[in-house]
Formats: sequence, C-alpha cells, structure tokens
Amino acid sequence: MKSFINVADIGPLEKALAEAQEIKNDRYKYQHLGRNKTLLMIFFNNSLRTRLSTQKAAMNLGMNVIVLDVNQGAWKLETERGVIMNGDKSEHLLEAIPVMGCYCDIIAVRSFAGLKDRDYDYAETVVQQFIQYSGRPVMAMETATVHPLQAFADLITIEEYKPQPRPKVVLTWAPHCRALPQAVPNSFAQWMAAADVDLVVTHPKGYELDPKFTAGAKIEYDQRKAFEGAHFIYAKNWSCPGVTNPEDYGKILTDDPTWTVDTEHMSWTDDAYFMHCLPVRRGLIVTDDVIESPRSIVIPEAANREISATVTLKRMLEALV
Ligand code: AN0
Ligand code: CP
Repeated sequence: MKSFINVADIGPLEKALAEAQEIKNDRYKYQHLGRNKTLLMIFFNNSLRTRLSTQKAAMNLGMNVIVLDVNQGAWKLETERGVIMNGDKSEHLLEAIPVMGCYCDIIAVRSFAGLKDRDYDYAETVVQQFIQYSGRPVMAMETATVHPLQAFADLITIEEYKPQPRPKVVLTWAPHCRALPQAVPNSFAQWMAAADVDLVVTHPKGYELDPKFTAGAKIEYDQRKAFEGAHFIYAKNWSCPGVTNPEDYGKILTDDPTWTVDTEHMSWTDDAYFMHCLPVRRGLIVTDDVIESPRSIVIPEAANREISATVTLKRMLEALV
C-alpha cells in the first residue's frame, strides 16, 4: 500500500478483517517489519486516540516514532502559494514537507478541514501536497474529508459485535455547539458501503453528505424511522457539507436537541449498540445514560484504533522497497 486515504487502499475488507483478528491475537507478531524504519506523525490539530493508538501500533511493529505538533514549537507554516510571507508564518509547507520526508520512511498526517473553502478542503489540498512532495507514503490520521483509521476500527468493532449477518447500521447526525468536519461520517459511510451491512444515514435537511461517500446508503430524514430495527447506532455531529447549498459549507444549520441520542431513541432500535468515535460532548450528542449503558461500545471501539493502525502500518511497511 502506497498511501492510506480511502477504503480502496486497504483492498478486500474480508482480508483486512482477518488480519485485524490475527493482530488482535498477537499484536507483536510482525515486530521485525519495522526494524530501523521511522514513522513521522504530524499533527496540525489536537488528538488523544489517534496520537496514542498510532504510536502504539508503530511500536507493536518495532518502528521508531517521531511526533511533531506543528502548532507547538515548530515554525508557523504557510499553506497557500503565491502569498508574500510578511505575516506570522516563517516557513512554507512546500519546503517543510520534503524536509519532513528526509527523516522518515512513512508520514502520518492530521490536518482537519478549515470549513471555509469547500473546494480547498474537498480537493484534500494539504494531504495531496504531502503525497506529492514528501517522497513517502502518507497515512491519513484525519484529513480534510476522511478519517480511515477510525472507519476501519469501526468496521472491526461492528464485525465483533454484530448479532446477525448483514446488520442494520445507522449513522445519525446529532447536535453540537461548534462546527465540526465531515471526515468521520464521510469515511464511516464509505467503509460501511463497502462492507456487508445495511447502512442508513439520518440527519436534518441540509446536512446531506457528499454523495461520493454515501453511494449505496439509504438516506432517511425521519430519525425515528431510521432507528427502527437498527443493530448499531453510530452518532456524530458534522457541519453543513455544502452539497445542496454551497454557501452554507461549514455552517451550523440547527442545534435541534430532539436529535440528541437518549434512552427513548435507543428504545426505537433492535437493542442496538451505541457507537461514537470520541471525543464526545455529553448532553449534546448523547445522554449520560446511553453512553454509560451496557449497550455502549465506545471504549472497545477506541481500543480497536490500535488494531486498525497496526494492520495499516503493517501493510505500508510491507509495501516499502
Ligand atoms: C473532530 C471531528 O469531529 O472531526 C475529531 C473527531 C475524531 N472532533 C472535534 O474536533 C471535537
Ligand atoms: N477518534 C479520534 O480520532 O480521536 P482523537 O481526535 O482523540 O484522535
């Protein structure tokens, strides 16, 4: 695998899931693969799970790891071309990226959507520059539009907990006080569409995700109808993707509290498991009762981030010449 961005990059999902199980049984099995190989993790945004689980995965594989928080201690980076750099930014990404590539074998990048310019975000401008100029394979640790390590971990979790073949999986929008990216729901929809599940996406009007990610999913605007018969409820907030109204891109269109997942919502389902990628704001996305209930699997879901990252890095190491 050269870079890891989309579901197609991992190949057949049954094979990836079998490898996840193999790693789970012995997470140090491939420790020889990473000997004298270095992973450089670049963070433009905050992280708890991605930072820890990806670093742990690299250590499982015997790699060396360097972590750089671009906003803490590095030079402030300019990302646009053609600007006169007389402001607070001391270095251009176009020099910084090839320099970063000199010190590692694989680069992992976290760079969220700016949520101001849809074309800039959806062209994956920052990550494409890493792919083009670093000379290294790039692993997405949540980019402007995708979060494949999360979606892969979600798939592993669903595989482990599903009560029947082809379970009903519901991705539901829920309210939030700050505008959030669409990367998590985009990747979740993309990976579920490729998996053996029935995917229903539910959200208020105006929150339609980019159809390139939701192809194959059923869109249901009535949240109650969507929840009926569900085996998994996957809650997430996202800001307006700007599909129907480009000028609303990145905006909060509603904070309707009736979309918060509470025990009544869960009673509409077929005793569904509750999932969320975390971090989650209680009282907005989900109530305390639901997230603390025995049907909440947010912690095993987070634990599977180590597994998805180990399988992914293993594949990337195998592809190095
Ligand atoms: C981020 C998001 O919604 O994309 C990261 C989630 C993994 N969440 C926040 O910024 C709170
Ligand atoms: N789920 C997830 O990616 O969490 P972090 O933002 O803490 O890494």
